[in-house]
Amino acid sequence: MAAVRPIDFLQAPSGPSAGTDAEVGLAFRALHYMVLMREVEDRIERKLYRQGKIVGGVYVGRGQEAIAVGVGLATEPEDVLFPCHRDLALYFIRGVHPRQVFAQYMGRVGGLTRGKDGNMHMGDLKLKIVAIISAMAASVPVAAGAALGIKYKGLPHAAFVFFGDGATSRGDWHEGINLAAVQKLPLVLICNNNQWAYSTPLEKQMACKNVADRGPGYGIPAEIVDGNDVFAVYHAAQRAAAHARSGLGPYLIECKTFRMTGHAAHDQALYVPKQLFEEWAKKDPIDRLERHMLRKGWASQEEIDRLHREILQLVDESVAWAEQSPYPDPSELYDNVYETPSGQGSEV
Ligand SMILES: Cc1ncc(C[n+]2csc(CCOP(=O)(O)OP(=O)(O)O)c2C)c(N)n1
Ligand SMILES: [Mg+2]
Repeated sequence: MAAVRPIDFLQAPSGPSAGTDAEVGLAFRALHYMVLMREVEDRIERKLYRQGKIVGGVYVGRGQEAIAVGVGLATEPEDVLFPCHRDLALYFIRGVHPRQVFAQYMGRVGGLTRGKDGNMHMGDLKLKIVAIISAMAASVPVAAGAALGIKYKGLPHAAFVFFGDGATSRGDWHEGINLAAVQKLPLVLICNNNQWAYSTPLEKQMACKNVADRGPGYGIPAEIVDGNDVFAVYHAAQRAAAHARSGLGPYLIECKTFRMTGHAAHDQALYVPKQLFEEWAKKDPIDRLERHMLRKGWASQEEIDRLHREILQLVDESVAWAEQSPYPDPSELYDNVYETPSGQGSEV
């Protein structure tokens, strides 16, 4: 299956106001993946779910796209990713096609779990994406294990694990980080601090001001970035990756953002003060990037409009493909559920 690559969007404009080719190329790639994530999730949450076509729950990362995209673009293909439920763009960056995502949500064989999950608990070990672990924070010790494997083999890679602010108050989070810190494992920890854990606001689930304040307690560096600024996230992720890969141990990045939706599609978030949505709408990461690109002369409005049009077309085609994908045959029920007893564990 062909991977989605934003080749068409990599044409850097020339002229006195243009940035370096690398900067402009990064901006276009980032915009492509952020818009793709937004449009795919909008289609799932606002249309397919309401049409009754989705078989499981729907959790989206609206307003948080700069985090998965900024970090994803700073990773290398051999780095192992442990996404959480608001990081869809990581899959696209690794080459998963949007049609696989729609098929996944509709429980069809074209999805990454071949119709065994109607939700986002998907991964692909060939792409070094470990499926989302539903119990929040439980992925941190598992990612520490992957980082231990990388270190043990002497490989120059890192494991990247993503989680929300609420997850940082669970025991697994602390134990996993402590182990990684003591062992100096190549682990990059990314917190999507969207300031809510379902209906619990940040100040009711932790007494320190920042998630990053927790890093020094484990002897690891931690930094806070504007999670709605894709460049800030990208550069922080590069710093973290360089630190982890050079044997210095884990690195924590807290990305401050806001959940511009309910916890899930069934939740209207009536407990979130309306004015917070209004304030954060002004900091929308996609609008911000587009304004930046226009101001710098890196893109014209026409090019940006074209990018949106092409992505919407891709979304339409992908939904149509997924709807043609069959439901799994009942005979597949037990396939790929347990490891075949060959003694050959899956390599991550
Ligand atoms: C251990 C555990 N408790 C509860 C849940 C149900 N649940 C799923 S996501 C979520 C909120 C998590 O909040 P946060 O970590 O801040 O992530 P966010 O949803 O805000 O991105 C909850 C309570 C779960 N999956 N795992
Ligand atoms: Mg949260």
